[in-house]
Amino acid sequence: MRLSAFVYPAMLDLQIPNMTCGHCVRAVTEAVKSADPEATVVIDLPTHKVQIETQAPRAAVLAKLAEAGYAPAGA
Ligand SMILES: [Cu+2]
Repeated sequence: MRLSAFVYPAMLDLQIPNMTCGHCVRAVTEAVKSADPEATVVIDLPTHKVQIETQAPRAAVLAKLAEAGYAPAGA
């Protein structure tokens, strides 16, 4: 973990309705990591919730998710 993570950790709470299986979980995780390789991704599949801790701008993470076909609800 980078030192800066302690200075400015950003938490994103997202819901991704079409994330439905292990493959989706991996694709979503990879999409987030492509925006920030050091991001922490916690996924709860039954509720389709994704909690992300990252230094990357929210818009960058959302763009990568949309690109991968997993646009978060309400974002
Ligand atoms: Cu899937």
